[in-house]
Amino acid sequence: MRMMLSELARSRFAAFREHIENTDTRARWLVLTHNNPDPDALAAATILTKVLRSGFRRQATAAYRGIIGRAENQEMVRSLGLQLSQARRLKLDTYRYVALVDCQPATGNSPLPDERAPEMVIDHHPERPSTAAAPFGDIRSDYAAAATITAEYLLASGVPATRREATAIVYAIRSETLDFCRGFSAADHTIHDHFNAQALPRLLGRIRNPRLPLNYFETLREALANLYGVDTLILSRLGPVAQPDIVPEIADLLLRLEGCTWSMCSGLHEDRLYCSIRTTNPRANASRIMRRLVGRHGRGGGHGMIAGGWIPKAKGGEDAVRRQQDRLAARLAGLLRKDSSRIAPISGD
Ligand SMILES: [Mn+2]
Repeated sequence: MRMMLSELARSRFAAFREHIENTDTRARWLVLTHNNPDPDALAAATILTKVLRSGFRRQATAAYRGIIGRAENQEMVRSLGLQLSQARRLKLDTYRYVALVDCQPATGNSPLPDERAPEMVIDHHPERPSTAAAPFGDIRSDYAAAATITAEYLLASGVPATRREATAIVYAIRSETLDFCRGFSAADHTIHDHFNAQALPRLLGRIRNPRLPLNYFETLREALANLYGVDTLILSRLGPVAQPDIVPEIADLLLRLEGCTWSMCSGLHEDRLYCSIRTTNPRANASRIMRRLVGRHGRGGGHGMIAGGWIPKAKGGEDAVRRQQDRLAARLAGLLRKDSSRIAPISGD
């Protein structure tokens, strides 16, 4: 079973093991993943916690902040019995060590206050300057999923996965790569195929096809009623949304429109305007564009073809927010060298 691990995977695990072995055996670990976690975040936090507990006999708790919003993600937690705590209800001081997984410190989706330094950062987004300060970091930006990195640790540590854990890894990789439609590495493919042999197809089916709340359809209708665009860029805007992760879901959907190469969706949740962009161009740097889009008042990040972020909600009523969304759309058009004055509603006729 160890044969399938690359040299890189083995040497990174050796460094991980050495680091863990030099930590206090009695101290508690908090494994934190990004706000409003997606399947990759949920799987990666679950598997890293398992490695710490079963591979190293450490006390470890997996946690997230925000909400598990998408019906698919709620079904994933329910069907696979994933044990994650709401970090808001935990006392951070009672954990000696924090491991951040699928995100990096001082970024837009990190649950960790800026003043608290993590012991460990394991992620697949491009490395951010804030990560260099962590005593241990394992950043592999060519991997499609952070779950792949943690699954490699699990294999290397010799701890067997349960069938439900294998299912979580498989679902995370499929969802992060849109069923291998979006960029992935050989490692993602190898880990997927290895754990797929143990995964439970009936539960995968249940996770992918959950019952949906009425507000999902209402949000979809709103997104489709507010389509606009210029050239090969398609845009939509949403008012207040029940959960922020509907915003990237709509951006994914919009990008499937024939002829489009870029999509953006924005939506309001509490005091933030969330924004997601997507592109079909594998050489693009969506993450950098997102950071320029949100500017210094917001936070953003991502990968080459997908990115997300937020800016503080504009003061004023609904109209102020709509104008803020229009400015965001115009700025994105500008960054993509498209004529923002030609942004117009899109319809089927
Ligand atoms: Mn991820």
